[in-house]
Amino acid sequence: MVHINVLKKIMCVLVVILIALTVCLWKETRGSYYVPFKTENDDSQIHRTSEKWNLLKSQDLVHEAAGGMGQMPKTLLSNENKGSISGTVEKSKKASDYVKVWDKDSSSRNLIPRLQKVRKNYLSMNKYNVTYSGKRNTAKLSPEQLLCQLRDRVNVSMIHGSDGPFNTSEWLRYLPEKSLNETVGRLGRCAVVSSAGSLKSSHLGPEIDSHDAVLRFNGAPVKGFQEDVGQKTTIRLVNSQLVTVEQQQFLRDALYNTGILIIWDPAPYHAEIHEWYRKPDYKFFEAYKLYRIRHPEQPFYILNPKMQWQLWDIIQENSLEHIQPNPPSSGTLGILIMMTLCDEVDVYEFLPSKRQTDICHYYQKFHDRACTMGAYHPLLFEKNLVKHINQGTDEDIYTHGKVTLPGFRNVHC
Ligand code: NCC
Repeated sequence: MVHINVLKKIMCVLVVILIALTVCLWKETRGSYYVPFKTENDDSQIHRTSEKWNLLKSQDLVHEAAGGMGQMPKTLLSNENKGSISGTVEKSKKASDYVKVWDKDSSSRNLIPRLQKVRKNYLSMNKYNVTYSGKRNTAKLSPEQLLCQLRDRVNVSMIHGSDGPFNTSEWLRYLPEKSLNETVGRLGRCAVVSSAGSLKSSHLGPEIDSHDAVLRFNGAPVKGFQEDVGQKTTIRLVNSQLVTVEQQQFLRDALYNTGILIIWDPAPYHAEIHEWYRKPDYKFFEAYKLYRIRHPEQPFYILNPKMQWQLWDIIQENSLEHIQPNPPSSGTLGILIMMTLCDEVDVYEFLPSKRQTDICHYYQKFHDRACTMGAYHPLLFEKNLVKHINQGTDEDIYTHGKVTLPGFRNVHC
């Protein structure tokens, strides 16, 4: 009897040790994503975790060199602290600010070899005859200075009747009478929804729909995906390739019949509107006219192509490397459009959240890391810039893939 009691006690002690070990192991595993928050007298804690981070970095590089297609390389992530911490309650509130999210200084060196090669090829191809000779990150701008540059140097405008070749009676019939500003009115909180695969299972739909206006891209659907991406579409920004590729069914698919449409097309770096009009990258003008005939009531604008290179110059100026000499992606163009129209802009899954994935779009099964990191578009550098001007928290990026930017009306220079 005595023996059985001793055995029971030993068993209990063993179970307690086992539970303690499991908890320790669980905490260790979480450590690869979360960095414990810093307390006022605990600098050493952060120091220890960043050493561990460096270790992770080298492991990831090996993984990338092997051409793995798993998660986004952690070398492009950073753990940043937003604001100072004081008081115990605030300390615990801020704990989640130390999560790892997109690093604003991400370098092309950390891309998988295939994407490094693609970037180099685009640099030597220089299809749009970019002759940038300006500075490159010589004086790093503060987020406030960068916002002022974007506000003052990027002229977000739509083609209108007075723009050279469009000054004909025929074109005046096709172009919308009202300006985009008049059509949308003054907007408060706006959402920009990237098409990234990481929107899958995000349940962000209701939050996205709570905005006054929502901008989506290309053929990104809402039907069947409302739970994750919402159902409101105020503006849809499409590229000229989509409109000219027959499979996309631009003229037939009801997806495009909701909200305001804006189309953009890559132009040569120095081209005046006349030159671009004669030789657009994709011959979309006919499809535009046909669409206008079929849907005369739906506002449909053509983005002035000057804007893409004004924005590109700023991205290049604020990057340490030569960026792809191709226009920024629809994503960044859309963000800038909304910053001119709205008081505040929330951008979803442009900077990847904890749901980061190589699945290209939330509405397709196909995998390609280029969709998130860029190949043709200088997407990596676009994301660096957006991270730099983010006014939201790292926790919002990590959990919601959400970046918050001020509308230009609220940027005071
Ligand atoms: O893929 P796409 O973009 O339509 O996505 C819209 C914007 O969302 C952001 N994005 C997307 C996927 C992802 N994993 N991460 C992201 O951050 C990007 O900012 C992107 O701009 C485009 O920019 O217009 C693009 O269009 C597609 C394609 O033309 C259209 O989807 C129409 O079929 C391009 N893909 C190809 O040409 C194969 C893509 O490179 C850029």
